Amino acid sequence: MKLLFVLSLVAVACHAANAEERRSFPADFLFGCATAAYQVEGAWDEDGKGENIWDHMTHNRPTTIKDLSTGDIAADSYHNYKRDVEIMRELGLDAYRFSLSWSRILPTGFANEVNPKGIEYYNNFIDEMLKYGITPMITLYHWDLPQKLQELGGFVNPLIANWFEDYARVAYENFGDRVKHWITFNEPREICYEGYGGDRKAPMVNSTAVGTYLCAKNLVLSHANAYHAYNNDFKPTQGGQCGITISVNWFGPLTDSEEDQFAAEIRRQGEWGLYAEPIFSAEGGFPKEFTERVAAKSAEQGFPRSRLPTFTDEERAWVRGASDFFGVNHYTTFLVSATEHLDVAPVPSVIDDEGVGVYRPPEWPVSQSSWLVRAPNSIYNALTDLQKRYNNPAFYITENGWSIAPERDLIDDDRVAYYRAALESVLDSLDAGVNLKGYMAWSLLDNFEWLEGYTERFGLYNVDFEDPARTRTARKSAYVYKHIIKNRYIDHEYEPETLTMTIDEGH
Ligand code: PNW
Repeated sequence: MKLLFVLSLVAVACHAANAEERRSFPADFLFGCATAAYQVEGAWDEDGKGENIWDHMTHNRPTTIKDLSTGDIAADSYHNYKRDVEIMRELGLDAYRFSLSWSRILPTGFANEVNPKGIEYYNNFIDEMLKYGITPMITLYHWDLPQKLQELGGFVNPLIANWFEDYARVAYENFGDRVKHWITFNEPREICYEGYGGDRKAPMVNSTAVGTYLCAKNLVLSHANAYHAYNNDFKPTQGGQCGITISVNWFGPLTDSEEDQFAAEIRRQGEWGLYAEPIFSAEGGFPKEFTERVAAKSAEQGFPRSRLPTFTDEERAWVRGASDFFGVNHYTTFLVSATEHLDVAPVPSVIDDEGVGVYRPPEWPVSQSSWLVRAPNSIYNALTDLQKRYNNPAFYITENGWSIAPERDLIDDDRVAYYRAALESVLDSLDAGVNLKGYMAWSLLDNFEWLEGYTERFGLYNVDFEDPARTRTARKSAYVYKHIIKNRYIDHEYEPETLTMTIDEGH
C-alpha cells in the first residue's frame, strides 16, 4: 500500500515534469528566419538597380565600416536564392521574412520608373518559396534608402510619406497576390536615432538635437500612409495584413526605487515609445512623460519651441490604430538607473533628454556584439509590458538572435543556449496570454552586419565569404532550431547525431 502511494507520487511528479518539458507551440504558430536586402543580396549595381545610402556610404566613406567591407556581394543571395530556399526547407521553416531593396525596384526612388528585372527577381524568389509551402513575409524598408531621396533630405523631408506610399503601392501591386504579410519599416529607432540623430548607421546625419525627432514623426506618417493604402485599396481583394516592426529591447529598473522605475519608463519611451505610442496607444501622439521632458529641456536650452514636433489632430487620428500587428525585434535587456552609470552624451541629444544610465550584470553571457547579452526573461518582460500597454494586439517576433566571432567553428553552443532560453520565454509569454503569432530567428545565414561588416556572425548557417560561391553550411544551432520547429517543443537534451543536413519529407 505504502509502496503504491510512493509510486503514484513519483508518477505525479514525472507527469508534472513531462508537462513542464512538453509545453508546446501552437500548430499554427509561424516559425521562420529573417534577413534584409542590403545585408544578403549583393548584386549592388546589377540589372538596373539604383544606388542606395549603404552603397553610397560604403563606397565613399569606406573607413566607417570596421573591416572596410561592403555589401556589394554579401551572401550573394541575388544569385543564390534557390539555395536559400533550399536551406529554408532543410530547416523546415513555416515562414521567411526578407526585405525588398527599394532602389532595385525603383532605381531613383520615385515610382515613375519601375525596374522590370527587380520585379522579376522578387517574383522568382517568392514563387520558389511558395512552391515549398513557405510563407513569405516582406519588409518594405530595411534601411537602404535610394540615394537620390537622401539627397532630398530622406526621412527629415515630410514628403517621404508620399514617396514611401508610392513605393509601397508598387510592391502591393506586383507581389500582393501571393504575399499576405507586409511590414512597412524595420526598426524606426535604428533608422531615426542611429541614422539621423547619430552616426551609427547611414546616412550618418548626426543631428543629435532634432534629427531623431523629425525622422520619427515623418516615419510614422509614412508608415500610416502605406498602411492605409493597403487597407483601402489592396486588403479588400488581397486579404493580407500590414504592420510595422519596432525594436523593443527590455529596459527594467536597476532597483525597485520609484526614481529607477521612472527612469526605466523614460528610457522605454525614448527608445521605442516614440514609434510605438503614436500607432498603438489609445490616445496616439508621442509618449506623454518623454514629451514633457523634451519640452522642459528644450526650454532650458533656449529653444523657442520643443525639439520634439507635435502631431496635428488629423495626423494623430491618421496614425493611431494604423497597424494589423506589432512586429517586435527583441535581443536583450538593459537595467536602468536614475543616478548610476549615467551615459555620456552630447547636449542636446536623445540620450541627454532621457538623462538616465544603463547597466548589465557581469554574469549575463556576452555575444560578439557589444550591446547583445543574454538576460533572463527578456522576451517575457518585453511582450507582457506591450500586451498591457497596448491592449494585446497581435504580435510577431520578427527578429531575435545571437552573434559569434567569424573564426568560430560550427559548434555554436552559446547560440543554442540563447535560442533555447528565448523560446522558453516565448512559451512563458504565450502562457501569459500574449497574442503572439510567430517567431523569426535572426538570421537564416551570416550577412553584412552594418558598421561591423563581417566581424559579427548571426547566421544559423555559416557563409564562407572567401569562397566566390558563398557556400552555406549549417551550424549546430540550425539542427537545434529545426528540431524545435518539427516537434513544436524545446528538447534541452537534444544533440544532433552528425552535422549532415538533409531536407525532411514534406518540405
Ligand atoms: C537589428 N540594439 O538591429 C537589425 O534589424 C538587423 O539588420 C541587424 O543585423 C540585427 O539587429 C543584429 O544587429 C539592431 O542596440 C541593432 O539593441 C541594434 C540593436 C538591436 C537591433
